[in-house]
Amino acid sequence: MDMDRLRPVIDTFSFERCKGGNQGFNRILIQLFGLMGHGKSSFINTCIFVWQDGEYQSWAKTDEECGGGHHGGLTMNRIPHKLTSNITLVDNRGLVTMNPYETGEIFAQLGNLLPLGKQVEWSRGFGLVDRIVDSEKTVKTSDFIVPVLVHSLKKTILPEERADLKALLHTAKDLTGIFPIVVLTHKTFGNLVAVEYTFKEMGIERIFAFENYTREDHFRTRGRHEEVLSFLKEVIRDAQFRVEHQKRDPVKEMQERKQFVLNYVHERELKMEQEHLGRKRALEQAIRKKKLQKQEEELERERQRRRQAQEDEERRLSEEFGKQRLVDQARHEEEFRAQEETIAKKPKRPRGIFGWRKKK
Ligand SMILES: Nc1nc2c(ncn2[C@@H]2O[C@H](COP(=O)(O)OP(=O)(O)O)[C@@H](O)[C@H]2O)c(=O)[nH]1
Ligand SMILES: [Mg+2]
Repeated sequence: MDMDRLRPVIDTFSFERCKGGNQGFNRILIQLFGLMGHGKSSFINTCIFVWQDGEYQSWAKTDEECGGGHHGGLTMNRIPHKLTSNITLVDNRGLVTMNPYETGEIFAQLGNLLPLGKQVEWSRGFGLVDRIVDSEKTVKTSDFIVPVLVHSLKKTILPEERADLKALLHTAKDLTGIFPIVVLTHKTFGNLVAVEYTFKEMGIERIFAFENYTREDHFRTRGRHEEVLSFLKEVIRDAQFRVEHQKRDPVKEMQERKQFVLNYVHERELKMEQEHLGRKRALEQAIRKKKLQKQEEELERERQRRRQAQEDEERRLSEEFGKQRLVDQARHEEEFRAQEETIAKKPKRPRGIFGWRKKK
């Protein structure tokens, strides 16, 4: 479909026009999520630039504009950007890692359980639960959530990251009832086919690839404009399908999402506690093992020390014995020599007829 036909579809979209009525929904909330620096803010700017078709502006602040650099995007607030009267894009805080604290927060954002336009923090313990409860009065049940994962082709998905990413996508689906759409940014920088295949393997059906319009490069092209409008049309058609072919109850769905995230936090804390206990036990065991090893080494050293002392004593005795033997031998020889000399000095008797000389 070309631009001229896409625009009216997007512009005139309203849940009121769905077969069977709005079922309690009044706007689509396109919830962008993903790791920091992958182009969420830039994608919002791209959508607004294409939709308004005026001067390029940075409606959603990107990394550089936030003074960032190291990890990328510094979007701290869940900032809503109204595209049409019935479609809003939300720039959620990007994940730095996929640890359970950050993903817990992302699910609360995706579930629309935290207020829009407020500072986002990563809460440890049950802090997130308190914030969800505090937000109950401000969040709207009438928002139809469409989760959109933004992933940059510049960043390689490491094999060890795949399981976490898949789990994130599937939990987002369980939470919102919609399989997330994947938006690939930096389209011309990476291996599009391989990355598309990776996401398809994870169960993702709808993948769009874009070269975002940025402050540096916002030279309008029909291709880019049409891709963005096609994406928006797809989001609308999906929302329409879900509202027209399913009995919906937005208040109940919000309650279920809340329950889902509270369970997630509870299980996370339980798991963390178990892991903590496991680590503590392993540490104690390692300390005990080390102590035993040290004792064993100490005993071995003592055994060696005694063995050495015994050998030294035996050597000393043997040397002493040897010396004594030499002394005794020398003395004996001395005595023998003295006897010999004494005998030799005795005067000899004259010999008679019978061998003896007569005494005078
Ligand atoms: N060339 C190009 N740069 C992009 C694209 N998407 C984002 N960027 C740049 O990548 C950086 C991070 O993007 P940003 O939107 O702040 O990421 P976020 O943290 O996910 O919001 C910024 O410098 C953007 O200008 C893209 O598709 N192509
Ligand atoms: Mg950002």
